[in-house]
Amino acid sequence: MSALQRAPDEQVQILNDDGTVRDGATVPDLSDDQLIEMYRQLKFGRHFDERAVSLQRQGRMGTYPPMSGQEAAQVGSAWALADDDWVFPSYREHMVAYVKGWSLSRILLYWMGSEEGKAPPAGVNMFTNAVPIATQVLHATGAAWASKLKGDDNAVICYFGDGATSEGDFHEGLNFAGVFDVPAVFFCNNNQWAISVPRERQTASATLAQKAHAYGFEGVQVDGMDPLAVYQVTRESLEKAKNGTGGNEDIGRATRPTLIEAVQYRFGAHTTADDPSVYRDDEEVEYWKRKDPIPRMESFLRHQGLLDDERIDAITQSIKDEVADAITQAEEEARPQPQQIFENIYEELSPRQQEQLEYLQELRARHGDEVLLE
Ligand SMILES: Cc1ncc(C[n+]2csc(CCOP(=O)(O)OP(=O)(O)O)c2C)c(N)n1
Repeated sequence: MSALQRAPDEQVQILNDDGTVRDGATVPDLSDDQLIEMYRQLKFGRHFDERAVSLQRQGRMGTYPPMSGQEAAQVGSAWALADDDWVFPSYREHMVAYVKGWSLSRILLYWMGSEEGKAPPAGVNMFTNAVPIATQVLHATGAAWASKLKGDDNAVICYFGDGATSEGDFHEGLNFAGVFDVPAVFFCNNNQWAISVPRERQTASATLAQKAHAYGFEGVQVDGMDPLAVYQVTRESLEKAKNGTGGNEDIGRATRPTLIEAVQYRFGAHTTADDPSVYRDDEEVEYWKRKDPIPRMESFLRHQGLLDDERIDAITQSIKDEVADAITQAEEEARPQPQQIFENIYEELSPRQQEQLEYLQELRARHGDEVLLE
């Protein structure tokens, strides 16, 4: 049975929490090398995340939103994408960007405040981060609709959090997506918290996935800490987006969008400016740590005979080297100049912005750049 044919409140899972395969579940058709690479990327995400938090603490990077605990949702879903599919991220999809083809140093540049880090690499169909919550849902629906009108055969995936489902933009975007039957996958990272607001204060709905039904298309809840389940569900949703093979009997016509609710947990803080210990207790964190995607995938691969201690050590070392090199490379880039905040936004500055730019130039002339960069 297709994962998408399950009832919306039934969570799709392939790996049990201990990494054994769930009774009756089918492991996606990925080669041994692909499965090992998927594991490497999960681990890579974790290590990168820890280094990024530490860079921020050392004053070498700006505010950063950690993703530990959320690697499976990112890597698993990004693996399902074709090169010409478009990604509309929030601000936490570091590993989606990496899988999609951004270099780690460019990802770091964004968080180091450089404009360079906002520009997608040539040929990579991924928008820059959206910090205003849920605005990317509208962009994604518009892009998917445009793609359909142009007769393209690609799809769009849009990432956002559980908190975003309370925004008007989310509802407007999904409503249009349903009405115009657009080739989009809406991927909700339900990490249980919107900063300090828990999931149950966000909505009285039993699941976030079921919200799709109000808009006339399918919603599916997946274990977001199971990389194989996330991959499978996203792949099927993307296929449906492109080929319209799904269907919603309620309104009697094939519909192409899907809302995926990936149930997961952020182990760390909302951002490096947040302290989660003031609003959640350790027991809760410990509960979710038992679902950690990395030991789970590791134990699955050990059972399959694809990983042993030696191989894991080699992977760990290669990850450390790659992340260290990316940090060096990002730090070697020229520091962003203050006037860059006026660039790459409007073709022509408004009179008010022009005035602000002149003021900045005056300050630089009077005090020098060093004072402004401090
Ligand atoms: C329109 C808007 N309102 C408020 C904020 C402040 N804000 C930043 S993150 C956040 C919580 C978002 O939670 P969620 O959507 O669950 O995503 P998560 O950060 O957990 O991935 C809020 C309210 C914002 N960035 N944009």
